[in-house]
Amino acid sequence: MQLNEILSQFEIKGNYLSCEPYGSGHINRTYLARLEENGKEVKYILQKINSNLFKNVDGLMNNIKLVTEYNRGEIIKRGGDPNRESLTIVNAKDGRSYLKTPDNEYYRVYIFIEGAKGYDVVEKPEHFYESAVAFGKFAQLLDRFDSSKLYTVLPDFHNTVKRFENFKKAIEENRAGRKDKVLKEIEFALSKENLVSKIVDLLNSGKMPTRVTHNDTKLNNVLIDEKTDKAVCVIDLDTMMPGSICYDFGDSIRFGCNPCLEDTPETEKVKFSMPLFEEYTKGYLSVFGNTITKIEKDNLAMGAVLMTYECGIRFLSDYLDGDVYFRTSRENQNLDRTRTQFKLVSDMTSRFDEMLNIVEKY
Ligand code: ADP
Ligand code: GN1
Ligand code: MG
Repeated sequence: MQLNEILSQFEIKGNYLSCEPYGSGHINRTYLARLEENGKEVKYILQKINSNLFKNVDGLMNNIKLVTEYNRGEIIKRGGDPNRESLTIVNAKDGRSYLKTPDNEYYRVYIFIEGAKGYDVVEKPEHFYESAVAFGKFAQLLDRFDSSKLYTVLPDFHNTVKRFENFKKAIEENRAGRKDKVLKEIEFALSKENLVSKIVDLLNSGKMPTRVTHNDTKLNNVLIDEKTDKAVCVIDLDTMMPGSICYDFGDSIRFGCNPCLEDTPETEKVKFSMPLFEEYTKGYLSVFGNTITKIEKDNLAMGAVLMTYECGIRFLSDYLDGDVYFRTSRENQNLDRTRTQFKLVSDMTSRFDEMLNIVEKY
């Protein structure tokens, strides 16, 4: 089906103008759709949901529907603009929150949030601070929400122990025949095995609380107001699931505390930024006050190391598998992504005490 035909199946008025690929997500396919309504241009986000990964689209979309409706209610109560501060699902004409095409493809539409942008690197430290506050508040929103209503979309998503097992399997299978090109990276990853169970064990033993979290807290999943530089909306709600705030905190650090793009081929320029770590920590902890437990606080820095390491072994596994999970647009992209993560892990582990001290300070 053509994109304009797909759009016509949703509750959208206006004449179709265009629909172009948009954003830099690795999982779904995102398009910016423009329509003309009463002489004015109206925009929507159209997404083809990755149904290879998300097997139960109905469960996934129900999660997003429940949380966004709850969020919108809270935004209205405090006098905010729900169409801007929350994702808003546009239903399909059959009343469902998504469309299933005759070829078994799945699409959804959101209202386009105007005047805001997602950043792939930190351009201003205050954006990073703002994203910390936004993700912190989003975690608190999920804490207030009755999480028993949510379906677990991708079990073991941040189970680093399982991710490590899958990584070892990818080495063994060597499906794309690329193993010999990455022996150094494999050696680095294997040398960190002692880290992998640090948070999983705490969660399993109940020492660390399991909370429903966002689980994909990179900077480009918060839209920042282009005029005021304030965070507007947390987006990309596909992975809301039971987890730990150490994962959410850690994934933001992984992505943001790096002056380069995640997939830079110039690994030598990748360097962990302690000032940005401090900026994010200050913002994140300002939201939680005394609602964060000691064990969570003590493990925020470990969360950063682990999320970066985990993402590194996921990229490397995908490289070994032949680039089948994360979208790539060039050869070696997953390898460059891997190298970025491992350089950050190595910087973080050698400056771990400084990270702990910063967390302690706030
Ligand atoms: P993925 O899961 O592939 O990362 P996202 O949901 O994060 O997909 O969307 C990809 C990009 O599209 C985002 O980084 C953001 O720039 C943009 N985007 C997504 N939803 C909206 C929206 N409602 N309004 C404006 N931009 C959006
Ligand atoms: C993917 O969808 P996107 O691009 O926001 C991935 C995350 C990774 C991230 C690495 C569902 O996020 O887990 O951390 O790439 N999402 C999924 O950039 O696997
Ligand atoms: Mg995204």
